Amino acid sequence: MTTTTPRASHLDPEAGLIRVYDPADGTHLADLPLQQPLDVTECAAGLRAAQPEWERIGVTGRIEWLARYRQWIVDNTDRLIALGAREGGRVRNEPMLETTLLVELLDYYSHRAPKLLAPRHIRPRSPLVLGKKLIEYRYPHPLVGVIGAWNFPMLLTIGDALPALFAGAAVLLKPSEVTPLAVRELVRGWREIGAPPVLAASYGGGEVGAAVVDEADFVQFTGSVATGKRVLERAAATITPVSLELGGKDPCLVLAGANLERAANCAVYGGFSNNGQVCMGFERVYVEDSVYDRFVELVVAKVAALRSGTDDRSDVGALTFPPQLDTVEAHVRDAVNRGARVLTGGHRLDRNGTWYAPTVLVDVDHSMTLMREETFGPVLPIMRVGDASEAIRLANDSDFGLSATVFASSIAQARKIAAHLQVGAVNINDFLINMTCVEATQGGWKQSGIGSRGSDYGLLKFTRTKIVAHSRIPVAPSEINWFPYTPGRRRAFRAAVRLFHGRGLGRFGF
Ligand code: TXE
Repeated sequence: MTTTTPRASHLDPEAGLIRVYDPADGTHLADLPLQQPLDVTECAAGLRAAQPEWERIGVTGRIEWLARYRQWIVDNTDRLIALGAREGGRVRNEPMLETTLLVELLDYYSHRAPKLLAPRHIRPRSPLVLGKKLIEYRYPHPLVGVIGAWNFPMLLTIGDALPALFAGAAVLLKPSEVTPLAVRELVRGWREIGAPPVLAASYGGGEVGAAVVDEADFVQFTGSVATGKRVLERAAATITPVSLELGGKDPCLVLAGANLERAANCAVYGGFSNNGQVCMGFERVYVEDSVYDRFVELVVAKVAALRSGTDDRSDVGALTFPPQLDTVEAHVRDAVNRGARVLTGGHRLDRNGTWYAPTVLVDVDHSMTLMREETFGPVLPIMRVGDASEAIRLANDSDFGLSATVFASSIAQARKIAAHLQVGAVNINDFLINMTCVEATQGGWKQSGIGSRGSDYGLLKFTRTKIVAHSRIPVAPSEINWFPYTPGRRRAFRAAVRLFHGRGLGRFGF
């Protein structure tokens, strides 16, 4: 291993390699062959060939393989965590959340998949289908493409692959070129347990991602809004369904009467866990006037005490994706130029790697990029508001709508506020509960995405339905509403419909 400065691009087309570095110190970790769209086509063909047998063994057979995979993950957790920490420049607590959630997802879908995938008998109410029997069957989208981001590389690829595998799909992963190592290891684990070859990965950048969109029957994407739009456009060419988890600009609202000590601890955790590189991380805090000064004082003291590093005594790691350092710097500079004040941090750290000091800003407003675009770094802007209505208005003044947190004087008040927030989840007095609960849907409003993961829908979206309908009783040669249309048949049909749709004597034509 050699030590260098982390690079802006991990792709080295001339050498035909993906170069992976530890962003915490620039150590060169590994080179992977940089694949081409043709490699994706070949990989997709192999997966397609294996998928019918995976579907044929049924949900019980698949659950057996996934239980073995669960055991492999449990046995290899420490190694996966170490790898995820190293390639992301992160503290180990963060990849530990990923491996924990992978096992949670395996347990949840092992329990739910048989019920979700079982044929559903539909009881018709309509007079139009009287005497008919309808059964809804679910079939997987044969090949699911999962394109992931670098902030939680295991969860945002394998975490989505798992429900698709339960559903009977084959899965083609495209991990971020920034952090492919832990995913590569997880794919190796699938092979190591001898499971059918229905999980594979292609390694590369945008071109490889685009080829995955072309090959897949369903695309699950996590990443930026700009790339999400490109994926949507590309998928439109073949009407391929997509589920998109895009950026966030999640607000935290702190109102009078809140438990300020907990609110401050939560704001610091929500703003700085995974070094602020969490789609649902706090990117804006709105604090009611009467508690503002005390809250800011608490937060600044706690942020100033955060320890930057990657060892087990550290709180906040490096920035995983080197260009992110420029984004963070540009957002802070723009805010300061427009009148914001930095109360702690506000600069790079003078050491090897991609380090930025945990930062708190005040005197911010919505004219600043920092309050409108995703910063995705260790920066927490705090804004003073007059009352709850202003906090709600500002929280909703965003193109994004992933989640929000509310601290208020009571759960009842917080729930009233939650009802007005334009987001996919509201955590009261807390952070990320919705994401750590695999039974809950996790998805965004507005430009934060389409569709969701988690919950039953997180598996059902990887399936297509087929209704099989037939008569429960011996059939007549014709039906009353078929040809030929005659006045007599029309009257009989009308009378039958009136009988069902009418109320009281109206049912009999009175
Ligand atoms: O994302 P990209 P990046 C935000 C965050 C960050 C910004 C950029 O603000 O600063 O996005 O991160 C693949 N067709 N989030 O550059 O470009 C790419 O190889 C198909 C928020 O990593 O969106 C990678 O695997 N795929 C987010 C994946 O898409 C393409 C988490 C994401 O890359 C492609 C991460 C194409 N044309 C970043 N071009 C969240 N929601 O949490 C690239 N890719």
